[in-house]
Amino acid sequence: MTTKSEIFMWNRQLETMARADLQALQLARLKEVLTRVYNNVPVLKERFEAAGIGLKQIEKMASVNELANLPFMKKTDLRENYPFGLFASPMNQVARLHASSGTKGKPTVVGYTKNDISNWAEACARSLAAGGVRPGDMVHNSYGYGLFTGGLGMHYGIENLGATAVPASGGRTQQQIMLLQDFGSRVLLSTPSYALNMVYTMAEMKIPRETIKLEVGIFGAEPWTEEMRAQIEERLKITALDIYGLSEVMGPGVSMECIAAKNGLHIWEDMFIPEIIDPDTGNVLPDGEEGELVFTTITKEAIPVIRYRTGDLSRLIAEPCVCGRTVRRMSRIKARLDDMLIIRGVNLFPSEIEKCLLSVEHLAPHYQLVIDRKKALDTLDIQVEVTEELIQTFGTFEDGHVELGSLTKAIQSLLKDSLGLSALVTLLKPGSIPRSEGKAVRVIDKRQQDNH
Ligand code: DLL
Repeated sequence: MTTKSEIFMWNRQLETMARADLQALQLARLKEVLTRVYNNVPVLKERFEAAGIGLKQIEKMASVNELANLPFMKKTDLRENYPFGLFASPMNQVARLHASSGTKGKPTVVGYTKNDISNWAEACARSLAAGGVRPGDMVHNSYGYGLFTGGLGMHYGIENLGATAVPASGGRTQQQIMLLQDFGSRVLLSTPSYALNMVYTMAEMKIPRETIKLEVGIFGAEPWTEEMRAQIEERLKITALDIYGLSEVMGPGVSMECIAAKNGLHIWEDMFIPEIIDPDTGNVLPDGEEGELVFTTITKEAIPVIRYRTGDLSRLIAEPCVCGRTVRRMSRIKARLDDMLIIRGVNLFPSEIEKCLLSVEHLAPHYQLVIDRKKALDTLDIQVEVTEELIQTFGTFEDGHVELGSLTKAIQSLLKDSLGLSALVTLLKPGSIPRSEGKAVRVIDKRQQDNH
């Protein structure tokens, strides 16, 4: 058994602070960041004033809970103030820019001062350490390098920790597998869907698992379920851990699961103050209740965000963790609020469908949800691949095959029983669904495409 004293932490002092000390630090940093924003970002100053908050009120704040008096920020604020309207540092202090592409319109642009980059490298080093990564480890980083925060964010964390970075980025999967074999990387960083792409490619290349030395995978940047974790762990024979973050708040490394508990992601609360709110009323909910995650950054200089609504559903966990860290945890993201599907009156998230599919034997973890509208009725076609083993057992894969027909029916009645959902289910041969090189496209909404 591991004891607390044996658990490696990157910054034990800040990760295990007494609650009262942490809150005092948060309050001091919060006042600093609010003052910075008030003095440097006219759009936000105006909003603070409309809420009755001026420099005097900021100075007088006696508790971090008073954050609840401040207005929220949203993704649209970044779009409307594109590209640099929310920056709180002069551009000659901005060392780097990143952007998240989004599906429509202008991207959201974020900036970092040198201090921001060093704090980010700290958050990512803490996250890697929590995931069991040690100085000297070889870390294969398949998060995309470029405007996306995943690649470069984690890269600086790896170097800061004293591990070796393999900056593979996304794509060229066969070559990545060769590098995994030749360099002997112990740790893989990628989206969960890209990890499955690698598994699939290894099988295609007939590469035995024993030729790679991976032990740990640190996966994030897209929604995934416990069922998906089980699939990845079984197929890749590694421990799979969850890392969370978003560009507007910093990038990867806002929170991370520890390898000791694998239960909830530790939030680096000396940098980010989390809140959970009711998405409809905006009211703050107590720890333990599910709602929308909101973050305030208290160390960021170039583009601090105050009460930023992430659109992600989670809950906060205040109970102490077996690893000894005292910062609060957040539960695995259940879904993005934007991703909610409404299919003929039934509201549900793609993750709920994923859970169902992955509980069925013979189905592979590669699926897509195709939504359309026929005669004013929404239709959902769940397209999912069967496993190679199933095809070998049947010796064929043909429409109308009796066994496939009964598998389809079994999936349909499972969806009906557990989600109340009537959907078309299409079974596909292995390799039919396009493989992800970054964030997987799970939903294809043809209704929206038609409107364009
Ligand atoms: O995806 C940052 C990141 C890179 C996180 C690498 C983890 C690893 P964005 O592109 O701005 O930033 O997308 C942020 O992705 O609001 C969530 O909806 C989703 N997301 C990120 N991590 C997770 C996760 C990066 N572990 C958006 N589980 C967020 C579920 C996640 N969703």
